[in-house]
Amino acid sequence: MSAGAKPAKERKSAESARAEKPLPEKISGTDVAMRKELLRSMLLQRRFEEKCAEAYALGKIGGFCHLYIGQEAISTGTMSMLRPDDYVITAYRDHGQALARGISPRAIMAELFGRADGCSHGKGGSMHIFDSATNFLGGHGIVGGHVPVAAGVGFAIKYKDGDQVCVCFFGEAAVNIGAFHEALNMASLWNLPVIFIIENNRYGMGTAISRSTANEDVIVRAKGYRMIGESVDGQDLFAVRDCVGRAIERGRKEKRPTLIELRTYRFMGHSMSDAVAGTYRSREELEENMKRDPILLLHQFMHEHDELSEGELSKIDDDAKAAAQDAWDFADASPEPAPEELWTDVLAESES
Ligand SMILES: Cc1ncc(C[n+]2csc(CCOP(=O)(O)OP(=O)(O)O)c2C)c(N)n1
Repeated sequence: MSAGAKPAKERKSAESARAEKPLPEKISGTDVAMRKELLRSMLLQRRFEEKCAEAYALGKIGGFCHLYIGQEAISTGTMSMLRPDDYVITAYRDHGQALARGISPRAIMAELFGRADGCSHGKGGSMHIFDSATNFLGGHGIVGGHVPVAAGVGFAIKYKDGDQVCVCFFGEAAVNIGAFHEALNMASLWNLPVIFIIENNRYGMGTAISRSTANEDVIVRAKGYRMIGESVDGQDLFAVRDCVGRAIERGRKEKRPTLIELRTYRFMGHSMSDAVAGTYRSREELEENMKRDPILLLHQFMHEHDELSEGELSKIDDDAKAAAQDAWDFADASPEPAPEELWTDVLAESES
């Protein structure tokens, strides 16, 4: 990523630059230090997943592996608005969300490598990242299958008189699944504090939304269930934070669910076994969308406001690369799960 630094004599002091270019209102409760943290979070996901692609090519990761590259403003923006006691549940494109929620890169990479130190003890793999310490309830492989589970979590929160929310991520293809409709109906009927987030990256595997969905304007699904629906640019971290922030308020205070559509784009293939471009989407389309890389957009914003020096950017990036390499080394050294572990974590342990 090029930061496009100006020559030193053209550089203005941070104060005068800010005076000439006042920050827009939509900075969404973030100060400079927090914006650096948000950039750090997105860069960690990017560098971590680049390592995943490398490990997959070397056969260190087996099974399916769906990368999140291009969608990081959604994970980082959403998680940065949540409290630690809120709940998150998601589909199979889950590595970035798990990192943004605070699960350690080591535990996630070890899970991807199928090793005993993985967060699901090496028995879940890429699609089933789970961590009870951060209320991260997976990682689910059946399209739309986890959406009713989110409604159940919302019910449990309300039943216990809590003020948490449950965020449920899924792709736009899931809005055509029956379970999605059943869950939204009940969440609205019973006023459950669930935030349903459609990550609309325009493709379900190799099928464009125009070929699968009669009404491409997916947010209208909210109306069918008397639910508030909001659709925003998922590449704009601040827009994500603002939108999710409003839904959290609604969930905590009014116990009302929200349906959010975040318009995004994935820069890699559907999974590691899929071509990046040239089959169901053109190289030109991909390149056009990569101009709106969420990391680049936040970096440009910070650069224009003199909030981040070249040195700081390199340091953040180097740290992210080092964390990804450390996760790889840790995973590689971790043992395979023992054969007897086949029988553990299958059924809940009885307390008696
Ligand atoms: C019920 C069900 N049908 C089909 C599949 C096969 N499948 C895996 S991913 C996928 C596409 C889903 O696309 P989307 O929900 O938009 O999420 P994205 O991959 O774009 O993140 C399909 C059809 C599945 N896993 N589950």
